This record gives sequence, structure tokens and C-alpha cells, in this order.
Amino acid sequence: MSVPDPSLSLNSGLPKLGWSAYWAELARGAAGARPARVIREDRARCLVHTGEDAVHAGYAGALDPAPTTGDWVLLDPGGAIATVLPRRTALRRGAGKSEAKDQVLAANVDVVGVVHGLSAAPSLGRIERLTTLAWSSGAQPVVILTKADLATSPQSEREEVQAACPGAEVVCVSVDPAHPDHAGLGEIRRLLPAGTTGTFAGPSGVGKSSLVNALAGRDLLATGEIRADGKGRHTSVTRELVALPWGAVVIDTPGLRGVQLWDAEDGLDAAFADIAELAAQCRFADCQHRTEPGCAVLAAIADGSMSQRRLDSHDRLQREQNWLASRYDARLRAEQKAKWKALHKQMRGHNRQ
Ligand SMILES: Nc1nc2c(ncn2[C@@H]2O[C@H](COP(=O)(O)OP(=O)(O)O)[C@@H](O)[C@H]2O)c(=O)[nH]1
Ligand SMILES: [Mg+2]
Ligand SMILES: [Zn+2]
Repeated sequence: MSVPDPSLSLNSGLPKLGWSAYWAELARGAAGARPARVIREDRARCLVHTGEDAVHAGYAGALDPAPTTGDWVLLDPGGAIATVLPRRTALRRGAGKSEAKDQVLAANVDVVGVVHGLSAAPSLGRIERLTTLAWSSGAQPVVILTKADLATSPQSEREEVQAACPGAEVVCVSVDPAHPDHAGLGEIRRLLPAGTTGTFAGPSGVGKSSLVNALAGRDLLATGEIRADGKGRHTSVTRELVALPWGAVVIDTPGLRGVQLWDAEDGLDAAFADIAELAAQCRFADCQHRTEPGCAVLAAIADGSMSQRRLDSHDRLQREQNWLASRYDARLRAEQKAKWKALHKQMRGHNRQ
């Protein structure tokens, strides 16, 4: 039986879902021949799109990592998932209360939109936390300030947020066609050219699904009214990949409220590039920016070019990252120890025979 050439899939509907020569190359020689992209994951099976159809697919065997929304998979002749192609990027959060583990929120994304609704004043700390996660994913972060029609001065809010997000574009948008910031939709569209994958991260109720619908030009996703207490309803319950008319795709996520960092060392350096840059000019290489003489960070705070709030926010996230890293190391050590114990037991069993 001849094995289909995955590069032939470039002639199918798959490029509209983000398939490219890069993925075709990775697929060569892997188990399973028919490429598909995960639209949504259910328990131990996925809704996948093959470029022609959306179909449910079970697992052909144990899959590690388990496929998640945005993954590229290869289906065996029976239509089951045989391979999950290595991820190019992954938006992850820490998901362990008692143990150090993570959850992949969206795989293979090029752009992560950190979404905040301007019906409330920007929560800079939360935006910094999410942009740190976004940088850690390997994708390009963008900050999207929705509901600009509800803000008195969306542009001044934009500038305030921009100071907290160096290296990321900050876009104001409103889904109201009568509002000038409706034009923000065009900017978001420009940031998501054909062939790219985006995702939106932020609490429930900030307007993520409404944004996807506005970009799509039709109502693909359910949206929710805000409850009287101001908290959003979780109208989006699953993470779902949606194709946009010009050939980009977006992954809609349910709300993210308190997210834990995960593997965020590099992400922190990128999200706080201004502090990293100043720190390189401190007199002492190990300067903690507290009381040290010749500290460039404290000098920037003293002359007003940086806020104390931003340094505090950075330190808080850095402490969290250090703590998670130490717990993760402890877990790895424990796993290693358990493996050795099992091996020893096995060897003792052998010796008795
Ligand atoms: N005024 C205003 N309301 C919006 C805008 N975008 C979304 N909303 C409303 O905000 C609520 C939550 O929207 P939804 O898209 O479900 O938020 P999600 O939970 O982040 O997906 C809904 O009632 C929307 O109609 C906007 O640009 N302006
Ligand atoms: Mg939603
Ligand atoms: Zn310093």
C-alpha cells in the first residue's frame, strides 16, 4: 500500500487551517498519514478538521502529550489519532494546586491576544501576568482593549497599558460599528494574516467571543450578558478553533481568571524587557534593586520614568516563578527516586530467581 504524501495536503483545504510545508515536513515518516487539526477536545477523543470535514476521532493508542485544541495530528486509516505532531508553540498555565503541573490552553498559536474590557479600569497586574504567559508560549503577544465604547478615554487607557507591555502592540476595539474604535478590528485582522493562528486570553465577559464573531462577520460563538454583579458568565465552555474568512484561525477560550505562571523565566524577561535593560546597567551584576548603590532601576523610579508598581509586579511574578521552578524540580527528583526504587525492586526479584 502506498503511503500518501502529506505535502499533497497543501492542495486541500488544510492551508486555511494553518497547514504549511513546515508541518508537511514534520509529518513525513510519522505514524498516520492523514493530517487534521484539533478543533476541540472532548474526553479521550477530539473533534478534528481534515480540510474537508470536521470529524470525531478517538485515540489509536496512548498519546503523550494528549492532543489539545490547535494541535496537528495524523489519522490512521481507521480515522483514529495516531500521532500528535510536535508543537511549535503552546500557551500554558500552571494548573496544580498541590502538585506542579501545567495545562496547555492552545497549541501552535502565532499570536496571543491578552484581552481586557474597558468597562473597568485596566488591571495592569493581570495584564502583565497574562503577557508573561503569552511571551512564554513562543507566540507574539498583543494586548486588546475591548469595549472601547464604554471608556471615557480609551486612548489614555491604551497609553497606560502600553507602558506595562513593552514589545507588544496595544489595540483598542469596539464591536459597535458606530464607534470610532470599531476600526481596531482592522488592526487585529492585520495582526492575523492568512495562515496564522491566534488565541484570546482573558477573564470571562471581556468580549472574547464577541470579538471572534465580529472578525468572522457572523455569529459563530455564543456570547453572554454580564451578570448584575459584574462577573461574566462562562458562555464559552470549551476551547474551540474557528476559521476566519481570510484564512486565519482563532482559538476561543473560556474565561481565565487567576492564572498561575508556568515555565515563565524567558517570558518574564520579555514582558519586563524595560526592567531587564535597566538591570544590565546596575553597578552590581546581582543587584536586587532594593537599596543597592548605583541601581539603574531605582534611579528610573526616582526620576519617574518607571513606576514602583511595575517593579513590585515584576518581583511578585519572579517570586512565583522561582517557587514553581523549585517545586517542579522537587517533583522531578521524586519521580526519579520512584523510578530507581522500582528498578531496584525488580533487580532484587531477579537476583532471587
Ligand atoms: N459595550 C460593549 N459590549 C460588548 C463589546 N464586546 C462584547 N460586549 C458584551 O460583553 C458581554 C460578554 O461578551 P462575550 O463575547 O461573551 O465575552 P467572553 O466571555 O470574553 O467571550 C456580552 O454581553 C457582549 O455583548 C463591546 O465592544 N462593547
Ligand atoms: Mg466566550
Ligand atoms: Zn538594580
